[in-house]
Amino acid sequence: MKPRTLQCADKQLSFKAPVIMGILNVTPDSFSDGGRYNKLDKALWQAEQMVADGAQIIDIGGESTRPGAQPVNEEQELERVIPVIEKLHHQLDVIISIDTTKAGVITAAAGAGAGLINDVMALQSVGALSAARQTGLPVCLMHMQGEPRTMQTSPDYRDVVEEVKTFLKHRADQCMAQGIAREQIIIDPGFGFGKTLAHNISLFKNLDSIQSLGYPVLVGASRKNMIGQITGKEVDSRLAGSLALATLASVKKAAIIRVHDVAETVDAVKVALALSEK
Ligand code: YH5
Repeated sequence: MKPRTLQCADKQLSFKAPVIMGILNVTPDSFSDGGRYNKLDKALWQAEQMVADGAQIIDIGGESTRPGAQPVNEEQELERVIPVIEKLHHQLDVIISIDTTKAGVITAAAGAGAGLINDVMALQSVGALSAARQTGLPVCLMHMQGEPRTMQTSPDYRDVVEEVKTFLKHRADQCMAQGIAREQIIIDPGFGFGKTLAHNISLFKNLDSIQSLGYPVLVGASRKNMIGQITGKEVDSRLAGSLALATLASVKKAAIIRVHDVAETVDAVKVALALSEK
């Protein structure tokens, strides 16, 4: 079977083995080192390290979408992410993903060198789908119930797997109707986005059902509350739990695994695959 290939601007991404996406937060609280390095150098250094550790994609986000987070305006978000994308694009040979929900950020990020659009609102914001189509870049469509500020208040589904699947199929169909190629679509059940632990577990156990839609699936659960709820650990102590989840995701043939701890995940996934593939 020929591995699928996405066209990320001038770079190709193929899914022979799971692709590791390293998370680079550029929210102000993620750069609190007392000011010894400037923000851009620190972002570049972190990204270089993740690439050396085996990340094939660096996901840059300037808006926190953690439960309870407040939205930021477009101007602030552009100020945070565009200089970082430009710098990484010139200095590193890696696919840059922009984690945003805003049309203006999608367009500017593509102009600055981004190769993938990662949208936790599945391009439902005003103008986002059309902006994404105009870039020609691949898109990752994620499911979320509600909005970040309130999504964890009372997540509610009749059948979480069916509802997430129906939503993702519908959004992919709308993207294709607006001119985005089927081969340029990635889907993501959105672990932790308007979901209880039971919902997250159901989705993970039924990843094959979501994969049956025919698109590559991204799994993003690194350090999230579901790991904390299972292990009882605070966010700084969720590495082992995150690795267990990533290895299982790799055995289940997730196409992309989005993580904070790239070096550890790359090794864990290598071992899981070496010992599981027939
Ligand atoms: C995702 O799943 N998540 S931002 C709460 C945490 C830890 C991490 C401590 N963007 C996803 O990473 N994009 C985010 O608790 C994403 N899939 C895709 N495609 C939230 C995040 C996080 C939240």
